[in-house]
Amino acid sequence: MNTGKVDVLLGLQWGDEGKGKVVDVLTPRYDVVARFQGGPNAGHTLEFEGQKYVLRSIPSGIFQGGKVNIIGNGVVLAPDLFMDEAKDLEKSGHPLKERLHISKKAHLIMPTHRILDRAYEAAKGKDKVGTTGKGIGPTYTDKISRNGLRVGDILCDFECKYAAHKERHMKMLAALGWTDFDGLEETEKLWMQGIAYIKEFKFVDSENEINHLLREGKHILCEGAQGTMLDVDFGSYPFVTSSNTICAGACTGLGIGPNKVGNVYGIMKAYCTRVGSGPFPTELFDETGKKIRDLGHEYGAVTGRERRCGWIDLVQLRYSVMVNGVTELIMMKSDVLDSFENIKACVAYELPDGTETKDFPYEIDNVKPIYKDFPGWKKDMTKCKSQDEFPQEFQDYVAFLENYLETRIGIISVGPDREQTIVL
Ligand code: 2SA
Ligand code: MG
Repeated sequence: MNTGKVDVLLGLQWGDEGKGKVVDVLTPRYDVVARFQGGPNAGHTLEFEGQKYVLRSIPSGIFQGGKVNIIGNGVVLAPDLFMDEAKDLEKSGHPLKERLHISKKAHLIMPTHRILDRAYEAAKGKDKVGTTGKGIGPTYTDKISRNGLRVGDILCDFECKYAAHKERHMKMLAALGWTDFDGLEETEKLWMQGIAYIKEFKFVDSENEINHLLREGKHILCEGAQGTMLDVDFGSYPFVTSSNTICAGACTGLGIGPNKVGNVYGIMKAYCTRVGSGPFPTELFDETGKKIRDLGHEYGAVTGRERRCGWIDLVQLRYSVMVNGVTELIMMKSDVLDSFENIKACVAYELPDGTETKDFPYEIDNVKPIYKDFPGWKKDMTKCKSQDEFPQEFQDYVAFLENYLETRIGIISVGPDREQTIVL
């Protein structure tokens, strides 16, 4: 942790690496936790004191008093879903109003954005992205095409602006031949209630706030959502989300200069998962894949969808380490592999022309993973309290990953609870 710099924590695979848990473990070290991209498509799961929480738009620092939590300009916010999430947290004894600040520059996800999301997916047919249906793509599209509606707009002449945006969306839907508007009126009512609710929070110019806090010597953690392979530029395009999930996204999504970035924590699972469509070189379609899904409880936190499972892909991870400038790795869910006889890690791809590469290529549809085998450790690690309790086979696996990725693994998680986290 460096004074005067922000640290960034992000996922290195296709999301669901366990960011929620790590942020929760790291937050005691920080004064401020800020979200910089994504929206209610995220599902950050935290478990402590026997309770499980899923956060979507709200930063994971919310569970600890005395922290400032910021929703940055790079985030897209659905007021109705935000209200549900916030009220649930308040009901469970976690007050938010004082602790959460929202950027005026964050864009609003309108009910018609969610319909547009469905309509675009339907139009793609079998090539659909498999989105979460939360309106993420259409909202970012409006932002980039300079048609967006922002949180700051709530403060002035809002109804009128809303109506104009809605009318434009309705024309777009008509052009797509879309006729399913079931529940729109009801959703709009809740959405407007969400707008009234959100006004009770402090709206800020988050770039000013965050830079002031930095100058005051406050320690700031930027919390990423989704994962590097879902980045709109560097991920498995077009099967990606619509924001920059990589470290640079923290600069544009909060208003921080690149020279203000300190540590970059990259989170990965000991294996790999993805939800939605798109290529996934190490995906397992057999019993082993199913076993990983069952033992790892690999189901979407937002949509409940089954996650596709496979072995860890070091070609992909090395690329992620590179584009993010990762300074320290964090490995999650190591315990899920406890009972496996053999463990594999993809160390190179065979390209369609028969050549081998360790550089992540433009197309990953037709690459064949080349694996290195590791003997399983076959020991329950969920009770391990320190590094020296790790079985030798696991220590060897970790050493191989660190060497291949040329980056230190600083934290290893051996279970969902806060307590099951070993700092090396
Ligand atoms: P979208 O909705 O436009 O962002 O979808 C585009 C692609 O991005 C993927 N995506 C995700 N992948 C993993 N986890 C995500 N969050 C939830 C979770 C997902 C869930 O934490 O489990 O509950 O299903 C997430 N959000 C977006 C998505 O699958 C598309 O491939
Ligand atoms: Mg998730």
